Amino acid sequence: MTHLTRRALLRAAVAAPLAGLAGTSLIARADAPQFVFKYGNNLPLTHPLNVRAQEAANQIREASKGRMEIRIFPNNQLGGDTDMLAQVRSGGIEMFTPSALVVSTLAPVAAINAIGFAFKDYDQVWAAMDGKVGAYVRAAMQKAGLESFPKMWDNGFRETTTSTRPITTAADMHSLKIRVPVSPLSIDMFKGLGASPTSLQFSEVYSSLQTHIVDAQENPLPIVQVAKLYEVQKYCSLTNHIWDGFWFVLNQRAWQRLPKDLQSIASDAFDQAALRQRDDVRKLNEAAVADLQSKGLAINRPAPDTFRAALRQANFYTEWKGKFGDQAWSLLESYTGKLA
Ligand code: X2X
Repeated sequence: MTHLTRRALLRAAVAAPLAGLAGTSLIARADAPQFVFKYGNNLPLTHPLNVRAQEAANQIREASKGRMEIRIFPNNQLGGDTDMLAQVRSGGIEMFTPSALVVSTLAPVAAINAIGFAFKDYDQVWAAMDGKVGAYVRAAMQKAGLESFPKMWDNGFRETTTSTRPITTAADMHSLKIRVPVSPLSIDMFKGLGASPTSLQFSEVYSSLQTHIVDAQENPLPIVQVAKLYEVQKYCSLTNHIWDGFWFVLNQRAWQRLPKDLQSIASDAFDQAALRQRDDVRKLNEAAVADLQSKGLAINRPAPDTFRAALRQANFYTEWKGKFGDQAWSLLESYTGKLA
């Protein structure tokens, strides 16, 4: 964005008369940033994603000597996920951090990390996403018009909360009215488990649980904490059914207009912040069970086998292998072991 920012214009307008320049046209202040990137996301300010993104923004301002500014709009201020995804493609905003589940509405293969029960642990997750699976997904996003930074940010392993009953086996999913993100894979997976899933933007989750439009939702524990979902849920079942992360995506034209030195300053700052954010989420997860129990959630740890069996029986794995294609699927399996 090489233009006078609105704030710079306002500042110039205010400064002009004082400087004895009344009557001259508006002048940009020398310290106004040349490049302003608006970054929207769907999470509360307290989530590590926002804390570490702000650090990256500060680092970029300093390293670029004020030439580049990142303005963060957290908590769905600029709209829900589907809106922000449209805006980052059109250039209404320059950056967005959608979950891989949500990116898949544009680049279908982006949902591959969310295949049910694919990853055993974080070692497998980061090997795959910092390695060949991530590279494959980034190439697909680029074809769909989105640039991205190399490092994915952590959302976490998704767990299931309900207001009605704990989930102990797949049978407890039967007809459960559960909210899932706007993502075909989530819908298909929960249908395969026997539930009645509905896609809603994250911005709608709290109120739809509160008013019982849905009885359940599924998200990593740090999200249950920062979005205060424990206020409107009773049970939390550690199903660990999907590992989910956020891609830092950028408008292609805005990225290409950025001089090479600023590209590398921004990319380095966000990738370094990503590593710290992953560490934050790991620590939050370690303390989350005790914290959520103290806030009144009843927590249980179901074994994964009945869920896996239900998905196999529903042909979930073979169907999604077909959708993602043999090449992507074998890349995933090179990290996770055989899935289908
Ligand atoms: O919408 C969700 O559930 C969240 C916050 O995990 C995502 O962004 C996918």
